[in-house]
Amino acid sequence: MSDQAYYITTPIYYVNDRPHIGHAYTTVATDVLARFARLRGRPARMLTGLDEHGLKVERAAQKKGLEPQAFVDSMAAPFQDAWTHLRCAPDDFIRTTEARHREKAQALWRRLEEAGDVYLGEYEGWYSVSSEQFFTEKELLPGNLDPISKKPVEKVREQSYFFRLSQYTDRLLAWYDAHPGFVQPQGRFNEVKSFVAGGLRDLSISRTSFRWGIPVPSANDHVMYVWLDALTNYMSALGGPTEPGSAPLFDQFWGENAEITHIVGKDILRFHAVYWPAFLMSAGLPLPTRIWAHGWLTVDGEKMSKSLGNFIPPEPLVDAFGADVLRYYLMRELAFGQDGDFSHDNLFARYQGELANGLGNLLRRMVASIVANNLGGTVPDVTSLPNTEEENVVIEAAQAAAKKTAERLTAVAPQKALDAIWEFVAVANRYVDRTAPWALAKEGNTERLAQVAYTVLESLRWLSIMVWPFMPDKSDMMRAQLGLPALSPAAGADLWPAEWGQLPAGTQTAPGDALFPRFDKKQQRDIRVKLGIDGDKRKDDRARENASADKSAATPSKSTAKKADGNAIESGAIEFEDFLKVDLRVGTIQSAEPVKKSNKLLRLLIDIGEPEPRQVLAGISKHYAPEQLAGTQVVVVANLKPRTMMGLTSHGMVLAGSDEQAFSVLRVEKPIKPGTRVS
Ligand code: ME8
Repeated sequence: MSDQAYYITTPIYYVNDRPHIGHAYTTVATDVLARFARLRGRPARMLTGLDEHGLKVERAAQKKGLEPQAFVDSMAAPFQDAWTHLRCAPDDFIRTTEARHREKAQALWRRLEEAGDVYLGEYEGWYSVSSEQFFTEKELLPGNLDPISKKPVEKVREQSYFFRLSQYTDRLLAWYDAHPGFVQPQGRFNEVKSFVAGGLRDLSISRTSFRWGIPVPSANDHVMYVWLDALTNYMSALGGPTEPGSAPLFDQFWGENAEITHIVGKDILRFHAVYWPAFLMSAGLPLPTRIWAHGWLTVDGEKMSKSLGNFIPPEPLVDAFGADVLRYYLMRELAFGQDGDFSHDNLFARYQGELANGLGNLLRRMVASIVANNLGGTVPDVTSLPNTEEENVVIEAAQAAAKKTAERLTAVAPQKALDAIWEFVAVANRYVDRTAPWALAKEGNTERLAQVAYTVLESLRWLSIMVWPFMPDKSDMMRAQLGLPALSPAAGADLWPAEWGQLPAGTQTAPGDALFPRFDKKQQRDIRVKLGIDGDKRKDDRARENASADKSAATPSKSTAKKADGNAIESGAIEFEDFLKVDLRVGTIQSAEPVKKSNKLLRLLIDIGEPEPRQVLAGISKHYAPEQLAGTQVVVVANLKPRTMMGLTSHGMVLAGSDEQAFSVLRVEKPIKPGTRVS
């Protein structure tokens, strides 16, 4: 456990518009990382807030017919409420129109002046209001468009103060060399380095043609450039810049010994990785430890914008799914640092597959069923029972998951952390399938049943801790059902799971509501209607919805089969990386048998190069006799979330196709090593 102070920030968002899921993505990621640090017992502080000055905001106020201050005041609550609804728990919320900020932005200005880095000149060039940024003629897109926002730029000619950024080229490059992890991901760091190595021009840091900003201390007819004003928020919220000893928060969280992480979108990396460090060097202040630029979220493959009608605010999604589900989805869908797509279909599919069928099912079948019905609802005492190889697999998987999750969150890889947690969920579910506690109960094998129950309950305890940074409410719910108190992190106490067997025997469990209640088709449709994603606008939605609900099934559903008909092939090309997300493997079917009481399902054990064959359920018994399949090679979707049917869990899907005449499982033409990737 580290006692190093941990300070993590989001960008402060412009208040020209209401928050959407892009802002939510950044804020949730930051909150997850802050919660993880708190869980580890670190003194941690998270900051978010609002960027309320500048031309963009001033014009948005004018459009609404409001004075800028009245307008920004009206916009603060929607942001604060959005973060509260999303269970983000910042320690502070800064607004740049607050006096505490204004004073400190002016203090920073004075420091730059004292360092001799500010001079008066005249700026002539192009300004983009949408990015609040100057551009050279060369940088513009044809038609005088801002290369970032693609919006028109304006010609500006006015008196302006300049910051001697050109003097910092070498110092910045030296800093980058000495701090190889300063900007993440590495590819973006390389872009920053080559931008700086190309030589920097002095930066215009004041404006005289409008008034909505912080006055320059020595020249009240100038207002500070909105980015210089805005970047200072990271310090002003701590009471700095100031002399050591006068602001305890600043000393603690902006001292040389603090770990300072700015989480930003890739769109604003240059401001954070070039201008901000140069200002800090000039002011003689410590630099942040790292700047993490995450990727861009599109919606159904398109850029989010009001004109396209795909601007998604977080609240309706929170109302429909709950905060934790949206938090989980956002963190699971995008590899941090890479672009990714938001789609309602994927949200439904992940909800049903990974949450309801994965984690929710594990909790439900153990607490509400096995333990409640056979063990009087009490955690059994298994201290005298030696673990078998089956328990050892689970314990090792728990330890590996806790280790990997911690490492990945420390390395700011929330998606990979969730991968590690869900690998463990799959191991635990598989353990339940293999050990079949229902059968043990029937046989009256109470010792073995107790051992299986304890192993799963303890797994759930570990999971309740690992999911806490992502899903704090669901963690509380899980713990309440396990008979445990909610986690309450405190500096100095590392709560991360470390030792197996800490769930006390005799604890009274308390089965409750399903962690993730399954939605039937009608409920899904109702949610879609509520979210405004049904109807003429997206006619093919219903087909997709059916497909998504069935995605985790082991066979092509009727709807997916239909999709292959005629011209119903999905329009819209996917990226190669998207295709690579589907892990297709060659598998050798070792055995096939009908599933009892099912007239559709076959239970297949398939070798895909793993230590143990996979159990896959396929709805093909009408088309194939078991003996036609055993020994043959097929293609398996290996990274599909597990799905439970008829009390058995399917860990993959066998590719097959059908038309009106025939149903055909795809076979491998020549024998090939099981586990070989298909692409
Ligand atoms: O740039 N995908 O504010 P802003 C992912 N005020 N993240 C997104 C996103 C999307 N589609 N859309 C927005 C500003 N974001 C300045 C910042 S900081 C000193 C000043 C997130 O309201 C992402 O973090 O335009 C991006 O960097 C930020 O919102 C931009 O917010």
